[in-house]
Amino acid sequence: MRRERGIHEIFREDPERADRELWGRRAFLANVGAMSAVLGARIVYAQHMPVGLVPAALANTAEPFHIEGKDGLVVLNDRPLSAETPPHLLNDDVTPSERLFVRNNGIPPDPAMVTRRWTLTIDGESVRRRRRYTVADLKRRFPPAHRQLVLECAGNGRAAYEPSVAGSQWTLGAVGCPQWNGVLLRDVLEDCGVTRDAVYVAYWGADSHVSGAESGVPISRGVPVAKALQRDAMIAWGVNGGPLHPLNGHPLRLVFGGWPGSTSGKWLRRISVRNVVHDGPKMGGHSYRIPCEPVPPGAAVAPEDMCIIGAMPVKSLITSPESGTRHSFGWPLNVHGHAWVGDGRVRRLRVSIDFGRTWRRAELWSPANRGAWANWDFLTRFPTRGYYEIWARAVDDQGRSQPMVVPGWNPKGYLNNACHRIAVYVV
Ligand SMILES: Nc1nc2c(c(=O)[nH]1)N[C@H]1C(S)=C(S)[C@@H](COP(=O)(O)O)O[C@H]1N2
Ligand SMILES: [Mo]
Repeated sequence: MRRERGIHEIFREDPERADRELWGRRAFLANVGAMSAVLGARIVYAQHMPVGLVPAALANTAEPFHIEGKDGLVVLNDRPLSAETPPHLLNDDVTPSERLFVRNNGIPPDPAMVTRRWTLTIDGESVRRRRRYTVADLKRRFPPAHRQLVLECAGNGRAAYEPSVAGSQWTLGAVGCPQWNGVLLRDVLEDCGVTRDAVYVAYWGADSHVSGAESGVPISRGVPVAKALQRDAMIAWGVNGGPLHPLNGHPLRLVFGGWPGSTSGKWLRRISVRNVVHDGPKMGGHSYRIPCEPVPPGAAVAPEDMCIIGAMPVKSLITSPESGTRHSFGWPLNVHGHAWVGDGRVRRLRVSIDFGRTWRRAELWSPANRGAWANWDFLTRFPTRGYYEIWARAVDDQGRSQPMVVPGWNPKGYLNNACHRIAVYVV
């Protein structure tokens, strides 16, 4: 799989190329708001700053871009902001908030908006009692829920599709599995009463369009009612016992374990229980939809032939060692990683060190709860010195396994669950 390098890396080696890349990424640094987030400080004379100028703080230092409260993420776009986590930084069994990827479709709400008066409204055609809660109300009125749930962008792995497709060029790191702290969505929905004609549970967030010209929200999606009533559907105000990071939806967000990240609405203001399949922005066209029937690579697909993505496919990561590691000959090497699947269970994780000729079973641990990833360990020895690749392949409880090569091409490059492979030099 192609590895997207951070723009700072490119800049250090080849400033001219970096310049082209910056423009190629649609004026990467044109948005001063998001750029301030990357710099970790407000740009005081922002109004005088030429569009496209690379801040000297980034150009003159070997330090990677820093996002306040995030550690080691690779920024792919800044307008809107997307940043992914390199696999070896996802080695923790429970993903720390600092290592959780960021995917924005627009501009997050002004922090001044995020006060104790923040409310969540539940409404829609299929709700019996329209209600409004503050975060304190939610904490007081409903049993607390703490669950580890996988959040993965449906576009994770998009960079590997040929022909290439537009959108953030995610490689492997648009995924994480922190513990979410909040309440079960179904407890709140029960409090309001869901009528029998309910079809979809939709979210509305407080973010705005990048352009500023368009009104309304950049994205408003959701899930079928049945998924919303599962125990892996949460309204969360925290991760791992701390607050949500401002870029991950503080003060309130939805989390649907194992479904496209785009269903997990951030900066949550309103939930609508709909009597139709929700029709908010990014529910139609090619957004978060794939051809209902497979198509040849590069095909044009009519919107009416596209189907909404549901549960995510089985997938795994090798998070230790880091790809390219040098390992001493004669010593066993412990390989560690995670495996997950949308709505089922991972049944098996197999590892190969001989390019897929033979596979051996890794030790696969039970996930913390439904919707969490399973951790796995594999102890391997190497017969001689030299270059090896370690490949990992997960199989789910329905016998579906990860493909070795990039799976079915689709117009927006979703659902690439090809096997992860790393390089190891035995020296
Ligand atoms: N309000 C709002 N919710 C949103 C988004 C957004 O842009 N605005 N992005 C969605 C997408 S596409 C993904 S993959 C996840 C990413 O969550 P994260 O940024 O916390 O990792 O949030 C989803 N929820
Ligand atoms: Mo996403």
